[in-house]
Amino acid sequence: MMVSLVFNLLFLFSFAFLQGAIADGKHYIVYMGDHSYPDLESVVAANHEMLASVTGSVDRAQAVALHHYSKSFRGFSAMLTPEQAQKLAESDSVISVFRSRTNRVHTTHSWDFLGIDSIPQYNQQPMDSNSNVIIGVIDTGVWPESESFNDEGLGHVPKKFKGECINGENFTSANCNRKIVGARFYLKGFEAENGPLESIGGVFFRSPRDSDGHGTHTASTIAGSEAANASLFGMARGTARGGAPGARLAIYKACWFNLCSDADILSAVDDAIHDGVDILSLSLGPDPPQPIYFEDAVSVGSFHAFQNGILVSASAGNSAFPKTACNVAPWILTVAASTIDRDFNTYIHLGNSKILKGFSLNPLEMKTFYGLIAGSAAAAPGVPSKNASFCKNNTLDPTLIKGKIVVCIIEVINDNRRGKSEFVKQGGGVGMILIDQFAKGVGFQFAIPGALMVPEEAKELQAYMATEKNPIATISSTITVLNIKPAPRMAVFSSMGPNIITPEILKPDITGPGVNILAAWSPVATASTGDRSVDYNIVSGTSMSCPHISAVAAILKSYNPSWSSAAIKSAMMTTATVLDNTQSTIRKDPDGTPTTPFDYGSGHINLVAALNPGLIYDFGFNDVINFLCSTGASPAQLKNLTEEHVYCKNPPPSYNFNYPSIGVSNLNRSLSVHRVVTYCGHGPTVYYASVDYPAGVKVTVTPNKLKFTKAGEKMSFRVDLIPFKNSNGSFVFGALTWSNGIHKVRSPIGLNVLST
Ligand SMILES: *[C@@H]1O[C@H](CO)[C@@H](O)[C@H](O)[C@H]1NC(C)=O
Ligand SMILES: *[C@@H]1O[C@H](CO)[C@@H](O)[C@H](O)[C@H]1NC(C)=O
Ligand SMILES: *[C@@H]1O[C@H](CO)[C@@H](O)[C@H](O)[C@H]1NC(C)=O
Ligand SMILES: *[C@@H]1O[C@H](CO)[C@@H](O)[C@H](O)[C@H]1NC(C)=O
Ligand SMILES: *[C@@H]1O[C@H](CO)[C@@H](O)[C@H](O)[C@H]1NC(C)=O
Ligand SMILES: *[C@@H]1O[C@H](CO)[C@@H](O)[C@H](O)[C@H]1NC(C)=O
Ligand SMILES: CC(=O)N[C@H]1CO[C@H](CO)[C@@H](O)[C@@H]1O
Repeated sequence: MMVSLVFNLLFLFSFAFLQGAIADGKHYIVYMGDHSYPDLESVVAANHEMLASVTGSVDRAQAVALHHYSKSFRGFSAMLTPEQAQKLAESDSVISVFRSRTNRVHTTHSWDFLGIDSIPQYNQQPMDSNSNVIIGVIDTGVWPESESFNDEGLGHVPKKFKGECINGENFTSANCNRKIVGARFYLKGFEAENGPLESIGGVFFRSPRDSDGHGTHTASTIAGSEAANASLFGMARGTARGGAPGARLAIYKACWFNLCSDADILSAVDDAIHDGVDILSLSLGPDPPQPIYFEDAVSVGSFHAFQNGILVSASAGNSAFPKTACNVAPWILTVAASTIDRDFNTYIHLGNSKILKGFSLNPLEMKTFYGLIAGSAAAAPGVPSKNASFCKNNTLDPTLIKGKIVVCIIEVINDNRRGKSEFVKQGGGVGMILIDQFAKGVGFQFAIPGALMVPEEAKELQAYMATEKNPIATISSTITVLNIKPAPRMAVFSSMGPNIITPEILKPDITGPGVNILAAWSPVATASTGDRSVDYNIVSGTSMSCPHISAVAAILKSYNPSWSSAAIKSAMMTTATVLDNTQSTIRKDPDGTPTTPFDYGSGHINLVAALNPGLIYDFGFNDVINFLCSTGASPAQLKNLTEEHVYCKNPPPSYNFNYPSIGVSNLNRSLSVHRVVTYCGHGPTVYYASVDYPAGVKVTVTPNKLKFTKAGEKMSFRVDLIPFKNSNGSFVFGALTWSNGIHKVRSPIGLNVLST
């Protein structure tokens, strides 16, 4: 294609100057919204001209420009000084100028969660044997030879797809097929911000080929073909398949070594929109705090995706604590992570015949019993015993731990657990038991036989070690246990709301399986697998729950091609469940503490119910613009986003944005909230409202009965909120459910009552 050839030449040309440019500049994204230039050349020329106004000449402008965004919106990225960036920001045609930040894939390095799919409930789902739905996956690339990407039985590549399969290192267009219909890669931003790939240390391919495993895992979770007898050394054995095995994948590799530059993400989204994907799946995001929507690549890119009818499903992050949820714009489906009904138990047999339960993914069999020693009793000379108890680098005495199983203690929630096993191994230790009150149930892979153990269970171990002169133990290989109750539980790491940018939009939106998920992997990615090469791997993170939700979105899209992305989102959210498999409200790991919508949003995904939601809360582009107006976006910013003249004249208050959940972040006295529902069933029916009351607030719905005669009908209603008790700075929660006896259409309500 002509256009991309020009693009690549430009890239090579400016790249030669990059080294010099890095010295006196930082990587900025200059974002200008929609544009009416006819082609890439004219955008590039205009960009260079604008840049020349701050660099002094067009030559220098060409030298510092990296990416040009031209397809779905206008902008560029360039190496600039803060002064140059400031000058550009003052220009009328510029909406925002922001530093290209680093995002990270959401199986975090520090946690090293490992995971997969093959969830029993997904094996009963209707098959979409020959779907034309295309899911764009922005991630670390793909391992195309994986059995999960075979294209047997799939029809031609959908005609609407305009993407390409870009050649590169160990990757040619022959690696694409009717499953992987496109593959591109982006590295200018990463290299500008982190230096050449060669300088990072580690395996990589300058191509769409995945050396991290993460992208192969997420892509195969969404749309992997059936692969019989998949497992991680026998663990989780079964037929691995993606949620939408008939759907197609377009791969956009914008992450390297699990880090993704804003500028590269934006290029990938620009291409994906133009290529014609239906859904975008992003298992990545900025570290908290979430930047404002105009200064964040995922928010900006997904805004344009939404404008083009593409649903963006993105992970909420693995930051565990309140206010850490990322990717929280209302046009994004924000996904939290929860467990499935499967555990991986690693039993520890003590010399006194007691058997204790641990958690890990341990394929290694210990043939005999070994001595037990506490890390605290094996401190290296000069190291306090407390420091050694955490089993960190250079704190253990090799002469004391050689040939022993070392019992370590977790220090902080995001400790590098696998690293500890490496340090024990380096010192000659043969096994590790890690006492860990946080990560119960999360399967880690260790360099040597090892397991996590919760403190209560560990009491028995510690008592034995205290009373026995020569305590011994052996660690078994892991056993897969099914039908675990209760499940799902919210994952301990899943990032929580409230939404710190627009708190009236309750976030996250939904939760899906994200703990110990089996899916395809890159065989050269061994950093998280105890240095063992595997084709399928078990990992955890909101990175793993997001592709499950993306897959369900793909199925809904193939069943209802005319549905808007807001309708798909509404269908999933209003049919989600807040109950676990014991019919109690979903609880949170590790201690079974109560949860709120700030953990799971509307609840746990329920695919079958989502196929027939009954009613839909729809919203379109103008509603989003009104929402932005209500939160203070300037008319100038909006005009350049939309090409149309948009004046923020009395926009409806943000709590009236027709979202499938209801949030008011500053409730003073009584307030009425309005919503519109669209009927998507067949024939006449009547829906009745029922309310779970938030503590301290009376809620009435008017009318409380909606009569529909045919599909497509819209009805509006009013929800009056009458607070009688201050909620004292925190949210109180309830729910509104419309039901016709068959369908239940549920919206969580979250209110922060300031005064009564
Ligand atoms: C990549 O290509 C090189 C050169 O052809 C080859 O030596 C190497 O084995 C390939 N690596 C992989 C992982 O296929
Ligand atoms: C499944 O794979 C294992 C090796 O991982 C092999 O031993 C076993 O025979 C296979 N089972 C089937 C049914 O193919
Ligand atoms: C022990 O840990 C403390 C607190 O983390 C640290 O300040 C100190 O430097 C450590 N001492 C040694 C010898 O590692
Ligand atoms: C552990 O410490 C040694 C030096 O004492 C260093 O070479 C090594 O890189 C460290 N390992 C890690 C994983 O930090
Ligand atoms: C409630 O009062 C606060 C403080 O006066 C104000 O900022 C906020 O906008 C009010 N809330 C609503 C929904 O009007
Ligand atoms: C309200 O919050 C403050 C500080 O968070 C706390 O000290 C006080 O006890 C709370 N009052 C009630 C009634 O919960
Ligand atoms: C209000 C505003 O920022 N308007 C700008 C929108 O972008 C065009 C160019 O694309 C400028 O000419 C306007 O000044």
